[in-house]
Amino acid sequence: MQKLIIINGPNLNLLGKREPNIYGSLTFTEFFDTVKKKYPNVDLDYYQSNIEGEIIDKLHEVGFGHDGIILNAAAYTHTSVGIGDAVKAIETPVVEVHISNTFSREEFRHQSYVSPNARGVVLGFGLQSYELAIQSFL
Ligand code: CA2
Repeated sequence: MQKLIIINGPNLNLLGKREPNIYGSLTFTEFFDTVKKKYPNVDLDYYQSNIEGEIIDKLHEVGFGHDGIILNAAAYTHTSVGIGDAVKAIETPVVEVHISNTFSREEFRHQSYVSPNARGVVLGFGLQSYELAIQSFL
């Protein structure tokens, strides 16, 4: 059984509760429950943190044992050399995900410290971006 984990960065705990025009009206937990049921043959974990160092610690923890990491580092995508370095340092492949199309938004969202060391990037498909990333590992 494939062991995958979704790691979400800052403010993604507010999904479904704020800015539904950009990020949709489903909470991540609701979405995650649906996806888990849809892929019973995938051992799927979920972790969210608003703290950069905690995300780096989680990447270290899962980055040598899991089969795949689906990472939405949220705003840290555009700022964090530390998360970028962690993605480079670990063995488990990382697929970078974004709910919104970051390239159709402000210029500062066009930069990613994750992309250079990601296996691939899925963005702009709403929460379905996560599902497409899961499928890329199957
Ligand atoms: O589109 C994405 O998935 C982003 O990673 C989301 C980040 C943003 O900074 C990136 O540029 C693109 C922001 C996540 C904030 O999530 C919220 C959810 C609900 C309400 C408010 C914020």
